[in-house]
Amino acid sequence: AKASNKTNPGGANPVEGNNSDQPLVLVTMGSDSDLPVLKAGLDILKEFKVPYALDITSAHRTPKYMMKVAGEAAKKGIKVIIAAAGGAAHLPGMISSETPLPVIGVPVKATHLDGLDSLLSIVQMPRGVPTATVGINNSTNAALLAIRILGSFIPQYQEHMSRYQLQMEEAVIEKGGKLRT
Ligand code: RP5
Repeated sequence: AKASNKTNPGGANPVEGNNSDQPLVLVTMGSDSDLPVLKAGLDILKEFKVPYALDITSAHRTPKYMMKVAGEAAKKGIKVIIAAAGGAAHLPGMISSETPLPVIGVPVKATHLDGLDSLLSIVQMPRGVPTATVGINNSTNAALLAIRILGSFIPQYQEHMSRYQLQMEEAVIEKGGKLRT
């Protein structure tokens, strides 16, 4: 269903949306300094034509706004949330505590601890509040996982994912072939 960008669950502070469709994925981050890390994932969402919304929701600087966005996301039609944060990276887990949607955390390398701090902050959630965690700075995998989740009930995304996997396989076989000859 078509809807305007006013449906952006980011509300007051959207950074960018990729088109005017109802967003299915909310990509949010603790700071605009995380945006460069998210670029690869956003490119994947664009490649798969997934409508998404972008926002900044800091667990520490804007906790009330973060909880509002998390609490409203499902009602606004969002199906998956990707949340990126660095350092004491509480954003994905806190969002997960306030929504029934699947949340994928992207640990951002943002401090002298090289992202290990972010990774451990995100991955060690208490029982009952699951938060999927990808590798440090790996927004590509966060986007691909979000698309796989969408693909479980939207056939076009599952079909596109199968093509993507096939292309990846062919590319590796081809590279190996060049080494073998
Ligand atoms: C976290 O602190 C953000 O997610 C970011 O990775 C890190 C640094 O933020 P800035 O000080 O650059 O705004 O909250």
